[in-house]
Amino acid sequence: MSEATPKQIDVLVVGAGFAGMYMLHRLRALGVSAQVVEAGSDVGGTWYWNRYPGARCDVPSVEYSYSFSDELQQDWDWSEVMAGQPEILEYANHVAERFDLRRDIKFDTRVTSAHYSEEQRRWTVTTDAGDVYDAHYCVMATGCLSMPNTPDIEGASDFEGAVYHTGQWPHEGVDFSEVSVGIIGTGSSGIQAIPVIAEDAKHLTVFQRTPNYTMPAHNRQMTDEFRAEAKANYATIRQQQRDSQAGIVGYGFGFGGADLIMPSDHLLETTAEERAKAVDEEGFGAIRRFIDIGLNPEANEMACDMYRTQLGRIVNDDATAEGLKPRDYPIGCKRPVIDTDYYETYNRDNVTLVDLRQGGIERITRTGVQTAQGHFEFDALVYATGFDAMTGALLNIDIKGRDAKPLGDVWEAGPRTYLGLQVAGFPNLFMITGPGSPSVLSNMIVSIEQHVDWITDCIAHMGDRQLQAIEATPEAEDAWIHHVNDVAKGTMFTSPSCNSWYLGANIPGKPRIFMPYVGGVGAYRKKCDEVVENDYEGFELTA
Ligand code: NA7
Repeated sequence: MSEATPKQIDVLVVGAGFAGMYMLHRLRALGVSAQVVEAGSDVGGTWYWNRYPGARCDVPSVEYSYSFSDELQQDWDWSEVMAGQPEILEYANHVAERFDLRRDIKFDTRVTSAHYSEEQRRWTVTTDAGDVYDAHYCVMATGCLSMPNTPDIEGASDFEGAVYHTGQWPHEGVDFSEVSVGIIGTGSSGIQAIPVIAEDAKHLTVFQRTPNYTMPAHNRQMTDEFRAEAKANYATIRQQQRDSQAGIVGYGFGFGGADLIMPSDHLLETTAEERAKAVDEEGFGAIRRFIDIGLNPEANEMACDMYRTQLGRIVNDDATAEGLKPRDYPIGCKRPVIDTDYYETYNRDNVTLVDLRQGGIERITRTGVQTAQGHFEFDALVYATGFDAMTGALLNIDIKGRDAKPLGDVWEAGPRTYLGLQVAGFPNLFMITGPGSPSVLSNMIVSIEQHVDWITDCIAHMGDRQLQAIEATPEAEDAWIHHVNDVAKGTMFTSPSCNSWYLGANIPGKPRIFMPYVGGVGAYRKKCDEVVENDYEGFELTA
């Protein structure tokens, strides 16, 4: 494999999702040579792989879209407030064609290793197709949720029916009519897929380990008037997004401005009657108004109570409603989920909930799942069991920095980065939306564009000054990690009762570290800009 003659390149980019595509576009404009390597057969990343029924973005499409080209945002028409997977993939394809990206992307090829040479100050990157690249810079656009997690359940290989993972769905789709289906997992993917599969399948059995808090999405068709208004306001919307906490200002929902979704009331100041009235009048929406839910555990528990009350009103069967009620962990600790008719689905005759808190999965059998509550049979099994988030895709590549030190060793106790952009000991290697940056706590496209712009400017700066290597200093990295931990402390995200993939808690043996940066995309962008203004403070630049 390493017999191949290395291809000399300025920048090697791993991944052709929204990050890799925009990275390529910017690098070309900079006039450097760039090659993208992508495991899938086409562009789109997350939206290429996650084709399960009901897959949909939970950020409004007006905001979950590239801002770098005004012509693009003026030309593209979204059909729904929150577009479904097929439409987002169509958008990715449109971008690839419009900017002629595919000619520099090698598809169906997985990067297997990336090794740094201190002497050359370059990276040698190899792929499973036998290619070898000799690159000055290596950019990991590998995605935060791209390594599917299939739990190691005893007997899994005994199952005789068809098996699917939401994150690796067959491109031709699956016909579940006349099929009884079992699904494991009730995160975003499960909650989006369950209502749609239930409509199709003969019977659906849902295996739920932890019930989630999920809010109605209120998705709808976008009107011509709203589309025109959004397009006319794009300059303002984009600026507000960049300055905001999460890269979302709510404009895309049709609210017309940031302030309308900002909670301001205090739940601790309400009476029981007022809370009951709020649920009567606003349903789940009542919870959105209160700011102290995210700050105070007592207020949070009050909100959870309101939530359970509303849930109990939707689900007809009392035992099923009880089974669906989240307890023992705060609202807002896991990734917020929004849904369309999720709880209503449990009122269907062909849907059964198995609340694994009443007795867990013992093993998978030839015909179904054996739990401590009994055996459940079905024809097809769907894993909606998520991803090895944030670090999984990076650690899946054999990355070795200075002195052949493996990234896996450096990150043994959890990911260490400076700004989520670089790792000390790994010069000229950049991550897009790496751990320690807002990433998954934000609208990914806003964070992707910010990182791509920062990296492009950095590479331009290096070229202008004829510098060879850039590397985060260990001191800057330590200080940043300290800050990332500091701002996460005391939030619901790091509550001891919280077991989220933000903390790596979904992967057995993964260190429990809160990985994304809670400080907000606005403040984070300012910090990154200041670093540049202060001559790349915290980085060592070598001639
Ligand atoms: P998530 O949010 O990680 O959800 C995975 C689900 O699978 C969750 O309910 C897990 O329960 C469940 N799970 C995982 N392993 C098991 C085993 N062994 N037994 C039973 N249940 C299990 O992944 P998603 O794909 O839904 O969403 C990921 C993100 O993609 C989402 O947040 C959006 O950002 C897009 P648990 O809660 O761990 O008890």
